[in-house]
Amino acid sequence: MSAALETRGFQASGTDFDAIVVGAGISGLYQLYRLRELGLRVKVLEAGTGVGGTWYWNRYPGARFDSESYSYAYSFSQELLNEWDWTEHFAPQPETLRYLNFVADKFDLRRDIQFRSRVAAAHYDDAARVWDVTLEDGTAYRARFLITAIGVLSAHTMPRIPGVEDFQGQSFHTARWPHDPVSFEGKRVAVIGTGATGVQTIQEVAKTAGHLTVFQRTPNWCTPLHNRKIDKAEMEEIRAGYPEMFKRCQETFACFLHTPDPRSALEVTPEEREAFFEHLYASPGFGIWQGNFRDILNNREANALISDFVAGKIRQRVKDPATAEKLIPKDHGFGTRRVPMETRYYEVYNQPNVRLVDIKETPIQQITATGIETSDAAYEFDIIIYATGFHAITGAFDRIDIRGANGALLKDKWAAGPQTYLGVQVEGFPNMMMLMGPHTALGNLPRSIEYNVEWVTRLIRHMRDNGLTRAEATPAGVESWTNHVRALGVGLLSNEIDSWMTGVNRNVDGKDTRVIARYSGSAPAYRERCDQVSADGFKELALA
Ligand code: NA7
Repeated sequence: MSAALETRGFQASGTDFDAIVVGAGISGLYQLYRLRELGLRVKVLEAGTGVGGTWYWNRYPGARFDSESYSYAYSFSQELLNEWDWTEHFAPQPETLRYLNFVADKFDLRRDIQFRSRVAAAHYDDAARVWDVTLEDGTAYRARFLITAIGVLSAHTMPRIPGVEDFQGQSFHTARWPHDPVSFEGKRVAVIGTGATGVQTIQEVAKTAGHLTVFQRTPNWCTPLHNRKIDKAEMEEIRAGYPEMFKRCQETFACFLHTPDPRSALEVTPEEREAFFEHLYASPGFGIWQGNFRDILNNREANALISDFVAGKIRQRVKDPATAEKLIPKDHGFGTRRVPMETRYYEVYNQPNVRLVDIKETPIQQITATGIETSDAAYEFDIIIYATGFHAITGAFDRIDIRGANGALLKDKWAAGPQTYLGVQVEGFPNMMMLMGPHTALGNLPRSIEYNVEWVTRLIRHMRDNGLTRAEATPAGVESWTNHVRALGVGLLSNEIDSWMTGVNRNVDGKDTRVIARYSGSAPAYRERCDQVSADGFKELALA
């Protein structure tokens, strides 16, 4: 059959699948579930040996949720909500991975997931209106739709430090942690990196390591997680409250249980302000970041007030004043980078077996066979842990050779920053839909994922029902959405700071300038906009 004829039916002949979903994490699993309901032939291609995405790869010691477990779970199935019990308010990674395996089993998802299958290339064939997808081992598939479920923080990066390959002891990146347990008992351990991952790792490793050395380049503002166990009775209370809780998550700014307080930090009395900060500091989870006064993230004066408050807490908790000062960020305000949630993190630095090395003062010069050399000392280690983060948001796209209608490479198109339509489609890349792509509402990810998947499913259902075989974002649609996203970012203090949230990662070529890669409007506004597009028959897309 000729390529032209193949385009006529929704289900193109000559294809292996109607849709290929790349990634079996929270997005990919749910997309598979929904597309199966439509009766599509779907294959999920997954690089790992199991489901779970982020929760499959990030097995490092201490890995756990920073969002309340129950608010982070899927909400689409009442049966699932009835059957799954969380044991901690902020579940540790093994529990979350068990949960995602439970989901995969419950909905019999595994039969359409192919593991050990890393996608190397995806090229669009515009004559046939299909995607040619090639795995690293050369296996090739054709599908009408390419749906990327490749994660926001999945392309991990090693630091660019001379000698990384030379170290003869054990070394691990946190996002490639081995499946077998690693013992730190009596070992000399180094951790490089003090982001959310580094903080979780450090506080766990410090419990058993013979000696731990933390190499910190930039300190972050960390606040207490206040995790607790959930007993049976409390779990039943939580379950009874699910409808209300999920409703709240739909209404809050970023789908968290927490949402900004309508007051300005500057309009209350100093006593009221202090009391509110104390209350937030003593409350579980992201409240102090996501539920603080409305202007702490966009008004310098308001931001300085909460920064001073948290700095005071660090000074109280760290005994050695010089160490405390090193742990207090001086180049960015509270909440302008992702706030690591901690459990006795600062107290770790009061332990005799823990040392903090400020590598802005004494930079790392090289890694050797036996350890790490800074400008003023040589340290010997048995284990080096790289908690050095990810090429976030666009990194996972850059690692795949994705070429659109006229052979253009997505990576090149996005060289100066991503341009998208609703964070779901890209002009020139028909029939490619992104889940948690750049410019989508992120926030509490599973909440956003469920919406994103349901919207993509609506679009594909619309195409099926109308015999359409090609969907592409228009130049006008992309320009308008990209400009909207950029405008939303104006005035946000976080956009003036280097971090994964602004796309900066100096371990990757060309990623040393800030870009607007995140949508920073409210999740309800995002959904309203997307709902409008679908209610209007997706007329804003070029459909054929
Ligand atoms: P982050 O937050 O990007 O943190 C990475 C850390 O590694 C950070 O402290 C970096 O210092 C440090 N880093 C990176 N490269 C180097 C080199 N070359 N030398 C020394 N130190 C380095 O990643 P995480 O994994 O902690 O967290 C990512 C997100 O995952 C997190 O926000 C959650 O949402 C889940 P820097 O700050 O760049 O000076």
